[in-house]
Amino acid sequence: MSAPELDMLKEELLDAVARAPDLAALEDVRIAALGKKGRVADLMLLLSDMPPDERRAFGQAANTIKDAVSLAIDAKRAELARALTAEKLAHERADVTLPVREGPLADGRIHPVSQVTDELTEIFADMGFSIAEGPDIETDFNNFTALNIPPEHPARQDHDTFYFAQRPDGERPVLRTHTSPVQIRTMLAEKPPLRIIAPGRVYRCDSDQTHTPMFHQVEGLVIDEETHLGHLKWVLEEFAKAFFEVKQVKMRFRASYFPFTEPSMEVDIGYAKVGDEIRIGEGDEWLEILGCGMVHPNVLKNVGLDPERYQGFAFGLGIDRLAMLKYGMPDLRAFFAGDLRWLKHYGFPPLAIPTLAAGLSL
Ligand code: 2NM
Repeated sequence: MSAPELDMLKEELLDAVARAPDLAALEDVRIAALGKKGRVADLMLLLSDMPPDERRAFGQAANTIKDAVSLAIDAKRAELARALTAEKLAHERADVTLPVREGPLADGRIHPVSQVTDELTEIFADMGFSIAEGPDIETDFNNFTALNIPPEHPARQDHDTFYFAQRPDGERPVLRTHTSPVQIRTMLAEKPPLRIIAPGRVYRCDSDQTHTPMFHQVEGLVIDEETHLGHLKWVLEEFAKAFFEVKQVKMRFRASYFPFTEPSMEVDIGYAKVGDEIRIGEGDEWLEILGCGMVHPNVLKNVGLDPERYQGFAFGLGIDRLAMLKYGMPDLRAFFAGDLRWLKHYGFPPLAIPTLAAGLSL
């Protein structure tokens, strides 16, 4: 191969490098020129048939072509990569003036039961109550016997209890039918004065339009040495005003019966119906919202407290019903159906945490 032919080969290869439109095409050119079976390798094969004096000059010429093409490929590769980046930058533009995309906090919702539980907790915490908790599966003693509901007492049937199978030691656990066993646990574990509320899930074998087998309760308990009905009425009145966010409430205490309190009362609040809306604190209709009473001396004795020295009051209310009332939700069963459309409609934004200072439901 003559010197002009070598020059032509060099020009041809450099030209192919220059015309490669993208990185993939450039790689094909590289393999065709510098690869194991490429054009430069072909030149090297010719070397073996040459006389030694030609061989040296030819070898040098072939190496010069190889170096020139190699340099040209590197330069071209850098140029194509720069062009690619420039094109990406031109198309993948970000408009920084667009509003920030909403994060998961904007999508999530707090269930009305959780929201109302937080509202109740805030109200009673402000009055100096602590939050007490206990297990959903309870002993017969904590759920019934200690509460002055002995075996064969008719209230055990009233409660529609979910019983577990009897254990070898004779104990027959239950799903708690109220949160009162939490008050029993607290009275057994701590010394008066006591001021607690116990919010949580409770279970009764009952299911229709207005009952679900699991629902939510808050019960409150105050035990001290000079506690009386006046304290109970004040606490409940302050609670009702704070919860319904009104300046005045009308309350009616009706005599009732619970095994664990004496006297026992049911409490109604006055309301007016204006169109579809319920206005608490106005009008002359009555709505039952809770049960309460002075803790029965037998209950105090059952937890080792001397009824001659200590008295107290207790109350219980249904969270789900209260939530329906305050936030106008007509169907209790929708609470536990897990329908995201319902939650989107009735749920609360996660950071709208209820505080008395900011307003509970703002
Ligand atoms: C209610 C109504 C009245 C109550 C009583 C007790 C305890 F443990 F102190 F005896 N806890 N809760 C009580 C009293 C609950 O719910 C309607």
